[in-house]
Amino acid sequence: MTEKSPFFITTAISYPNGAPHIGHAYEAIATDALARFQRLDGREVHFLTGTDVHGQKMLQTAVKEGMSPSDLADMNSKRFREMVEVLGCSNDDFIQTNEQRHYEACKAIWLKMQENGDIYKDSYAGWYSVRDEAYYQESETEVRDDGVRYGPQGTPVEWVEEESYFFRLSAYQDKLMHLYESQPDFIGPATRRNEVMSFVKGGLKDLSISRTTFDWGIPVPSDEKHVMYVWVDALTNYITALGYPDMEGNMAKFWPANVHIIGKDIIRFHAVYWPAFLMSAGLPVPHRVFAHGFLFNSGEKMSKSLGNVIAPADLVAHYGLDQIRYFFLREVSFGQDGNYNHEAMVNRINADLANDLGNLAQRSLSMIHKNCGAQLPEPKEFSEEDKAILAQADAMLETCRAAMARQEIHQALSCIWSTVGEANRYFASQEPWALKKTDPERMATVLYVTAEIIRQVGILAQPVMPESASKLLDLLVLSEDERQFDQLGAAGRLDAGRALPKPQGVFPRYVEPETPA
Ligand code: ME8
Repeated sequence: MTEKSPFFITTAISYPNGAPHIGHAYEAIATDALARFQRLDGREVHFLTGTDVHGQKMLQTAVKEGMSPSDLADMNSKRFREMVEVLGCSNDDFIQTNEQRHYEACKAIWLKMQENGDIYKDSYAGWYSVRDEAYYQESETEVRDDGVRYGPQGTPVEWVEEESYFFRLSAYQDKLMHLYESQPDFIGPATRRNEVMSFVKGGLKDLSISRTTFDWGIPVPSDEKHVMYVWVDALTNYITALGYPDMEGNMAKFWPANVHIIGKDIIRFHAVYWPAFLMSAGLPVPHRVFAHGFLFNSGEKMSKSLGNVIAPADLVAHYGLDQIRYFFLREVSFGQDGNYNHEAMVNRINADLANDLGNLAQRSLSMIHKNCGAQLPEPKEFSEEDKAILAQADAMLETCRAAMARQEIHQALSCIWSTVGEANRYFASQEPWALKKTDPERMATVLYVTAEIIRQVGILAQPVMPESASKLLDLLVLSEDERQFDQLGAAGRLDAGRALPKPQGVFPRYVEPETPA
């Protein structure tokens, strides 16, 4: 097999104008699972996340809080760094856009776009949403009953009129359409691709890319009265982190990115502006931009005013880290909006984890420990049932690979858990506890086959539940090398005679905390 190519994956960088919320956590968890999957599949992975500290939204919050924007950025970026740690993320870097390395990269990309004739000075007059940090055409806005004008994402817009540098986005319409057509996987899922294509088909206006009414941003080279529009700076983070403008090293190894994982509200920036900036600067465009949906608490959008913003760390403390990682990635189809509530979480934790996988492992491995001298038994000839369940387990890797390549994390989990379901039916129908007296050799074979299914499920569960999967694989005494995906299928079949420890429960049931009387 040929050497596997390096893999670069990113989250959006979050505005640290407040504490991280569950939407941020969701994106981090999903991206982490995708990154871990590729690592276990033998690729060299670079996983980037961080914070986006500039712009008017940050500045307004800082003023309201009576802080300097840089103090606000530092204070809240720290909370985002803590969040990714609490969530068990395996990011290789965390960028904060007021770092020196980022100033260099932004200046360099600006100069490249300028050299290419794509930047000119004029004045801007139009609508701006500070909440979205986005310019909108008047036709995209509407005045509602409250007399306020709103943009397409439902945030208020204000009239902005000032001297500004422009990016010749209008010159990129055909090139962008060509990109979407020649690289059909550039935008996922398909609904977002259609949305972006019809936006671009509708005609692109040149984009205002600098501001003069405040100075919290990256200065425009040789015109320091202007700071760069926050999205020029924010998008550039993806190459800053690879060492741009140095084109050697990580730029050479990891650019273009394999996939940018973002939320659906920021698809236009990533699938229209970003490739246009890159083309202008003479850089290759990413392979793919994938937009996930929004999370809603029992159907309601999260917002501070609704009081339903749950801190990710509180969810982890209450339900367990791997439990919430599994829940969000299994319950919500990645790419679509999703709901979460207590009942749904308890149901997944108890049904899928504690009962289906946890009990199967505990029951089968306890039987091996007790009845087979704490050693993995030697299987005899496989029956049709044994062969069928082994074949199903052996086929999981290919299905999961295909699903994860399209960011369909829920499909990968659904494939793994359908094998878990089948293994439970197999175990129940084979009744190894009854075979103990009647046919101990057959019992040994059934237990061997069940342990082998648990091995493969455990290996494939690692990206989503790193800690619990690791505990599960500890029960089978697998070495680090034996936990890699090249060991899946027949390649890493368990060897009989392996000494196994007394199994400990890996997936505790969720029990309602007692309410004080
Ligand atoms: O947009 N459910 O930052 P941000 C799911 N700085 N995802 C959600 C969500 C929710 N309820 N709310 C937000 C920004 N997100 C820019 C990005 S990238 C160069 C710059 C997602 O803090 C959102 O879609 O508003 C985005 O992908 C990420 O969280 C950060 O959002």
